[in-house]
Amino acid sequence: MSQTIFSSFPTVAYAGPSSAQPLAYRFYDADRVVLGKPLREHLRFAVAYWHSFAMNGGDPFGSATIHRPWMAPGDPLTQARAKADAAFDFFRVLNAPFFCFHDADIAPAGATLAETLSNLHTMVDYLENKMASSSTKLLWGMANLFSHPRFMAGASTNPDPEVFAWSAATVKHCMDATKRLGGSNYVLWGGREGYETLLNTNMKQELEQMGRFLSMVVDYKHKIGFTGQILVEPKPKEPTSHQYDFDVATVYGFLKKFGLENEVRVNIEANHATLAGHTFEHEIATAGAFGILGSLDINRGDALLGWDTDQFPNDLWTMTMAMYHVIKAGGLGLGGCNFDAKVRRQSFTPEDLVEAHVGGMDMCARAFLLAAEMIEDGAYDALLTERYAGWQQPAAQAMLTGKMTLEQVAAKAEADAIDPQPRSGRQERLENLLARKIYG
Ligand code: XLS
Ligand code: NI
Ligand code: NI
Repeated sequence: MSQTIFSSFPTVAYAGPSSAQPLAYRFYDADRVVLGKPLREHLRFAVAYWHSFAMNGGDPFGSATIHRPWMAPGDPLTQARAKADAAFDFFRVLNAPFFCFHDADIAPAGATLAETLSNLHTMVDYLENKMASSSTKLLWGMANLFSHPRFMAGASTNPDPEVFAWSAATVKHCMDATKRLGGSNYVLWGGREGYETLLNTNMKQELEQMGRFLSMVVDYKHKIGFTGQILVEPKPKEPTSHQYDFDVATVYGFLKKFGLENEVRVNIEANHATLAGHTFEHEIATAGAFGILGSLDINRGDALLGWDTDQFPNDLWTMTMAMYHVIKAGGLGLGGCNFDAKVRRQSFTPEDLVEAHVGGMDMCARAFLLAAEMIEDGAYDALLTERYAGWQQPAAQAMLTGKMTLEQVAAKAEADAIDPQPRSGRQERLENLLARKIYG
């Protein structure tokens, strides 16, 4: 393979927790078997093509700081191939099991819809070829329906039906591409599926459009025999002031309304959870409760900034809680842990990108190992079992399973002269247990 900016990096290996090497995994021992299968299969790490190879460090206040060779002026398809060469070399450095992409990350837009789609398929051929000699697989594909000005008022929720149709054509081809590359999931993130002001917005109409669009996506999935999951990625705001896929609970309500709750799951992002005023584990536990946990976008926000800063994770407590709820929800299945995270604009060297991912993968692996210990240790589950033990009683079961009406429950409560007593929730005991596990 031709030289890339990552060629000088050896493949990062597991060296154990006491290793002082910056480019070694200290916790991510991919083959280590925990809770019945190797860490690699639990975590299914993915590199995000957009943040790692397309992002140039520009922000609303300053221009690009990251200048990769494939970003220089040149023939767009030649540059897209150079980008793909570098991407696969980067996957080799990390020994990354998966990657994720949007159409716009892998292929240049053309002057027309036809040319844009043809560029996409040209690059899918190229990626298919690269994948043939790589161990890195596709976790998910997606259409970028938010960057181009045509999407400024939304994609499927656009007041202009032609934008809906353009979006449908794009998604159809991105689903074809995802299927062809053996993707495990197809994701929709409604970046501009929301509004900036209700003064110009017919919300009922827009929700109808979004529901119809998602139904068409699900129908097409079955038509082409795509065996992966369809996922929606909730986010409350940014770039719109209100996004319709606000959080997991809102998405579940939306799926129910359109009869899609058994067809579509969620891709939960840590920074989106905090933007919605939730914790990451809250969103995961909510998805677990509704049976719609699909996949994770791993990152973190900055509590002082309050937007989607997409930083690499560094808080072991938060991540351990997240992994604990992943395990409780039955694991990630076809999903995985996608690093929807970017290096800071001062971190413009290739080495920064490698270190960021090595640290992020280690953080998740360490958290997963701790969460597995929490499960195996049993103290948390024991407390939960005890806390809800009353519900195992036949009388309580009768209330829960619909065998009793409101009047019957009332009559029995009065007849029994019940007198419920306060009981400790034992929060501090549990927090102490977890603190000891994490900090020693
Ligand atoms: C943006 C989203 C985006 C999706 C992919 O906030 O997180 O990166 O994951 O479109
Ligand atoms: Ni994301
Ligand atoms: Ni995001």
